[in-house]
Amino acid sequence: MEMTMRWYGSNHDTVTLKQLKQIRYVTGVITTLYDKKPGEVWNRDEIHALKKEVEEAGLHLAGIESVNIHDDIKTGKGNRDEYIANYIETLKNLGEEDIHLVCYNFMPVFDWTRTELARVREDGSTVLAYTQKAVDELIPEKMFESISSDMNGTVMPGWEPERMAHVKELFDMYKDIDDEKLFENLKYFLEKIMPVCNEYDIKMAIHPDDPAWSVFGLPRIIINKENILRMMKMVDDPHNGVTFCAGSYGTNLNNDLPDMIRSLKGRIHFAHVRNLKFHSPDNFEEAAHLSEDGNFDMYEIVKALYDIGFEGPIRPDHGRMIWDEVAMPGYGLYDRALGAAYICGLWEAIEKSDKR
Ligand code: DNO
Repeated sequence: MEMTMRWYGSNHDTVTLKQLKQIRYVTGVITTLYDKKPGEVWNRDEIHALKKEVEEAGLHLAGIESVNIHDDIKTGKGNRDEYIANYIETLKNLGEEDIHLVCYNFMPVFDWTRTELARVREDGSTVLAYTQKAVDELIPEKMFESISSDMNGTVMPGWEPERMAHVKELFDMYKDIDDEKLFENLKYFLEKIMPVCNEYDIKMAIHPDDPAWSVFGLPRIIINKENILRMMKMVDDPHNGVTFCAGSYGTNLNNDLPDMIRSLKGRIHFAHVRNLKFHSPDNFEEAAHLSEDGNFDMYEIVKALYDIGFEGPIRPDHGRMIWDEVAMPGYGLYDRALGAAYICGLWEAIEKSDKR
């Protein structure tokens, strides 16, 4: 595995590449052209400049999170073929810049959803949290309003104000889309892009839906073992792979995370590792990475990745906000750095006991 950190680019992130480089455990960066709208082509020179910036800081550009998918592709409407052609062009340009991993999601309207961005824990740290009750009491149009004041002046992925301004229209687009239709549209998209992924060896890594169930009545399909294996078989090409996000699949306590990892051998191209603390099955908060602080056995998760011979980039996922840091919720420097150190420690111990 390669330990990485997500970085939103110098115009958007509160964390610098220099700081990331000083986390001794981290060698790679997962980044994006954050200002690109879904459907836009990423030009080669823009990609080149981004890569150069990362490399000049002494880090490796390990992959892109995310190249977002236009809603016309997800709904199979309007200009989907044009947007797919643009996506192919972007993949080609990434491949030519020697970038071989692309994380994306196929969630309708919202990316990941949390109902609180700064729940205060006993020790005064703050964390992202979710309660189904809060979602049930809110109309979707109000979702952005209700959390935007806690974003610490940052723009959170999937929660861009200009996107949220059209949330009602977005919902209308999905009126007649159910799970089956969404699967069909995903298949159509993947079949079109696989040739370019094969040509440039680009590993596509779908991110699960978070939380792993339907919110606001929208269809959500990347939620459990059955569905993810269905997707792998539906387009049975190793370039059609997954981002194994422990914190997202783990929102559903019925998902057996180590078992899911083992069943996806060869298809996990990227891993997000974090822990959740549940107060009830639909009321949880994001914990420290340490097993003891949440409900997941992090040793078993990392061990499963080790056992399947996982070689891709891994990153600590959302961190708590600690030591008075002000940053994008979930994406501060300090607690993610602690997470990286912890995961590296687990990995080293597992590897050494295996080789002994
Ligand atoms: C949240 C992230 C997601 C993820 C996208 C992938 O912190 O894990 O926003 O990047 O769903 O496209």
